[in-house]
Amino acid sequence: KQCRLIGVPVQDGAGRPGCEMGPSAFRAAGIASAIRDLGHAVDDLGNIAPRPTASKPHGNGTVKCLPEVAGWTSSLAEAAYSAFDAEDAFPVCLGGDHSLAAGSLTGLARRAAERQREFFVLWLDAHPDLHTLDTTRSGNLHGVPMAYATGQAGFEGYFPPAAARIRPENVCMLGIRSVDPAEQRILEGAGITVYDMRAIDEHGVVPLLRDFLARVAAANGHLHVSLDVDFLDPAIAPGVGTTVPGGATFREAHLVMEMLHDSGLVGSVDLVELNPFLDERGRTAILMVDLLASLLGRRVLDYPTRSF
Ligand code: DIR
Ligand code: MN
Ligand code: MN
Ligand code: MN
Repeated sequence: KQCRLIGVPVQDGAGRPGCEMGPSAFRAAGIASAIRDLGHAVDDLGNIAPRPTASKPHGNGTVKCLPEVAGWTSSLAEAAYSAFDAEDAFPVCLGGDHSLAAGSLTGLARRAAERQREFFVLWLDAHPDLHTLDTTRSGNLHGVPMAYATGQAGFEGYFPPAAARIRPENVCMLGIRSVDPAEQRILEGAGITVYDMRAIDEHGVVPLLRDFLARVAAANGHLHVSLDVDFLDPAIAPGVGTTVPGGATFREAHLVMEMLHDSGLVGSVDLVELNPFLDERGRTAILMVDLLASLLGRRVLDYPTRSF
């Protein structure tokens, strides 16, 4: 694969500062060499900057940093589209808070649509991030990218027109354990597949993910993985502004990544919400890099072990 690292030091979508240091922390944790050691090429495109973007002031008064996040969305949609310039190009967006998914999802989906590839998203997060500008209570725009990318109403004139739209039926959320009432209502009608932590407790990640991967494979789709640090249990991943107890364990998370690798379906990734200011000596950054390495083929044993 040709991995293209895109640094997106946005923190205006999160409730507290620190995510702007995320791309630097991923680099310090050795992300480029970890990928190279697996035999892939790495091109670090550096950090992007937000593009000044016209955005109306929003009437409800709670939405924070709307013009700034609109600017990041516009510039990342373009950068992700450009980085995904070949079938074997593998864009990796280094956040930055999760508002960046508004740009990554729509920019990458635009390229997939040009290639007539169906676009699928695996959303690994404690939260569905499905608020609209009208429903958000915190006003933090890292809570809205999935609503924007799936074409929910109310973003017109505030966010840039979406470069492409994600079909909700093509989205699978895993690890969910914090849903606001308004998000619950949107989820009920949207057609998104949602596996909360209880589903993982009862069944384990294997059958849940296997079903979704089979759907992606049947459509010969492109699979994008959006990994929010808070998918992980705070005990192993403290470096995030919105910790929620009861998250994925170390092995659950690695098993997801190993299954994704074996599927051969993943073509792009977001690593988001890493807040190095809250981290403990880089351990969350290192864990996120190790998870990406599992997704890209790192394994314990180099021979097949599936036949016992
Ligand atoms: C909450 C928390 N639903 C909000 N969201 C996120 O602020 O809208 N936390 N994304 O990470
Ligand atoms: Mn998120
Ligand atoms: Mn989250
Ligand atoms: Mn978040």
